[in-house]
Amino acid sequence: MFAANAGLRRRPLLLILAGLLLSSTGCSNSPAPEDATSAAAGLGSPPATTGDRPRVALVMKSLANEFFASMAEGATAHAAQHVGDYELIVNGIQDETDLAGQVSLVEQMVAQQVAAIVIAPADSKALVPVLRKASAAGIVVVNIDNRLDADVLREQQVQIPFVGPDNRVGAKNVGLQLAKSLQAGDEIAILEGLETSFNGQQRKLGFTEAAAESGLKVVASQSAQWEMDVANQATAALLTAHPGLKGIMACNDSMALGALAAVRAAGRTDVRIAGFDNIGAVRQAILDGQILVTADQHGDQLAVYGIETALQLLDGAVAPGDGAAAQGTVRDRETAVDVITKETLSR
Ligand code: ALL
Repeated sequence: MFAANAGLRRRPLLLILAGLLLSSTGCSNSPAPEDATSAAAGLGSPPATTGDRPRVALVMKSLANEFFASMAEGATAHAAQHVGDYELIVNGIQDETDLAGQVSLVEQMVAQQVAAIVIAPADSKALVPVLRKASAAGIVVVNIDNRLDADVLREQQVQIPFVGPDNRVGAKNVGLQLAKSLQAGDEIAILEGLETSFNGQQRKLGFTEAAAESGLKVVASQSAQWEMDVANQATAALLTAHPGLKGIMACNDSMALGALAAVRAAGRTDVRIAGFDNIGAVRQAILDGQILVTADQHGDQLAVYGIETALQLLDGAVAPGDGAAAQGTVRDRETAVDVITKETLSR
């Protein structure tokens, strides 16, 4: 099915989610799933439009992460409601570090001659060259979730609008909330995302600022690659190395869950944990008093906003802008990020 990646251990996953997801929307007059989305594999090289509908490819990161499953769900529901306007193709990779897999997915979408690619890049620099190729092929490209590196975009002379939240502010607010349950001087550790992702770097900065403002001591800050099992092992080691540890700020919820499992296995009840994403399992852990706080970055709407931007660009009335955009260009779009605690969940 994926000739280009046949030799890879981790193969990209191309989903036909529509049937599953549409049935969960409970919308009785939803169109047949295949009207709303389609998988690209095996289609040969169809035109950028189906009839007069443009084909929009959503390229996500790890579909093993509930954050992206809910992003796919939101996009699929939107496509079902706008079935006359565009056709959605849903793609993702199997784990957070499969950069080659994501590059290959973009190449497949270029070969399929889709009209637009809406992408949450797994790496802020490594995806730029292939997206430049897509753009040069006349495909509209919109960057969501994790911002592409501004310098690399400038060097490669490509303009790609960004749709997503301010991760630094979001993380700082989460960190300040965690700090309220700790004392000045308490030791905390930060679990970072992939070091090459801009949003991971921004969250780390936000957490660091919150710790500094609250007088917390950051005794360790290390990458757990966005992954639950890596975070689990890292936390177990941190608890041994720093027996006085009182808090863990994790740059996403998968890592917060991995940290929670390690904290429980160590029999520690005095370590407060913060995450970022507001996935279902973490909402439950917050309600149960096991995780203290997370950030809701409205993952289910992020792709929808990106798709809306792509459709605007396809309309031709506007051109891609660079944030300081002139009239008639698409500006970057900052989306909401909210602090989620037991109190906000109980409202
Ligand atoms: C970020 C997303 C989510 C996700 C993480 C790992 O780009 O915003 O926080 O959990 O990647 O895929």
